[in-house]
Amino acid sequence: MSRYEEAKKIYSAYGVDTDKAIETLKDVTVSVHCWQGDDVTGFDSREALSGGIQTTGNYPGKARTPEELMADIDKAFSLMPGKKKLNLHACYAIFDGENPGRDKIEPRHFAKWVEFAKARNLGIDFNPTFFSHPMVKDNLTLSSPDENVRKYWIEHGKACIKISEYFANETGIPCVMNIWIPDGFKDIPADRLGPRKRFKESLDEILSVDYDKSKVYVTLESKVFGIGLESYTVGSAEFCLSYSASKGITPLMDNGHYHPTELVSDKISSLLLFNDKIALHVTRPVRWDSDHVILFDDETREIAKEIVRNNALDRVFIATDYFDAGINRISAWVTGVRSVQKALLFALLQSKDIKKMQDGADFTALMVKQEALKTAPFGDVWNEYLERQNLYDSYIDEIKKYEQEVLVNRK
Ligand code: RNT
Ligand code: ZN
Repeated sequence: MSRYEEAKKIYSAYGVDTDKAIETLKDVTVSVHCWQGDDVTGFDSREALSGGIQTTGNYPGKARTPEELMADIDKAFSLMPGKKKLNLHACYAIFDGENPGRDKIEPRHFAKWVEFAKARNLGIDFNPTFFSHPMVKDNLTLSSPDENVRKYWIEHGKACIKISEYFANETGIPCVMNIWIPDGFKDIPADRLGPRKRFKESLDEILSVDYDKSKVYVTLESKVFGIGLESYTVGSAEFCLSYSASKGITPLMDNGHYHPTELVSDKISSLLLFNDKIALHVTRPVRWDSDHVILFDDETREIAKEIVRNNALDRVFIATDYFDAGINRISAWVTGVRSVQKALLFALLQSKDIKKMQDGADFTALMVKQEALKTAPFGDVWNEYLERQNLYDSYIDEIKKYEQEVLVNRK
């Protein structure tokens, strides 16, 4: 008997069908962020990264051009199992001539990305870029007291909705457009209401654009604090959840954006009760919103369990969001996306009876069973999932080869 057949037998004793789990996972889409490839730099302003987020490390081989980034995405995607979507930021616009400014970008500035996605049967998700730009004034964008600044970024948001619609039309796959602004203050503000009121009004203006809601899902991402913006964040959790609920858009939770003892895994069920769709940025915060590479760790598994056991695989937009410049960037991409998939597979391999144990208040049996499932032969099922897609658990040789042949030549 092969290792997989053996594992299948062991899992079936728990009432778990491993073949079904593998089949289900194959069709789950993970939206892969393009910005791991170049440390969130992009191609438009090429300003230093701002907005209270930070990429640390200086590993050689960062993509410098659209061609390099596309080649790296191809390499990374070739080592990732499952269904992928490409998640772009507005700063990755490709200009053929002059840069019109973020307030005036158009679908045509993303035509090369559409061509890339279509050739690979990928959908595209999108993000307006409200950071790393001279029009960010005093760390504020949509909440700025300066009307010109606000207007500029409102126009950017509107332009991005049009671009999102273009992506959906071209690829035939709906586009998730996520709004995250870095706006905040380093020190104790004199007015907390004003910026939030202006943010609300700016969002209202952006959303006043006519767009097809079956093609573009606008999401809003909250945050607790940023580097240099420790005392106040305009787009707090309460603001973003309330705003999303009031406007019928989709809330997005990034698991690096809460206090360290708060867990997104515990928040998912509440949001599912009140929203048709919810969105996630999966990351790994180490002591702060550090955006380390996602690993197959407890919280990633717990997030996956909440999606799977609440039958919400088709209601949760799962996207990755991290940026590590301290290791090979392609490997960072692959490890993170594989970790999300591993966590989903692990969740799909949980026994359904444990819920009954909770309802019957048999917490003793519940603990024993949950612990037993942790050491069931998960690795053999994971390897089978990979092998069915002609992939293997070890991919480091491929990464090293690409590093030697391609990345080291980028001086
Ligand atoms: C920042 C947010 C946001 C960004 C990306 C680049 O804290 O997580 O999602 O990481 O837009
Ligand atoms: Zn995020």
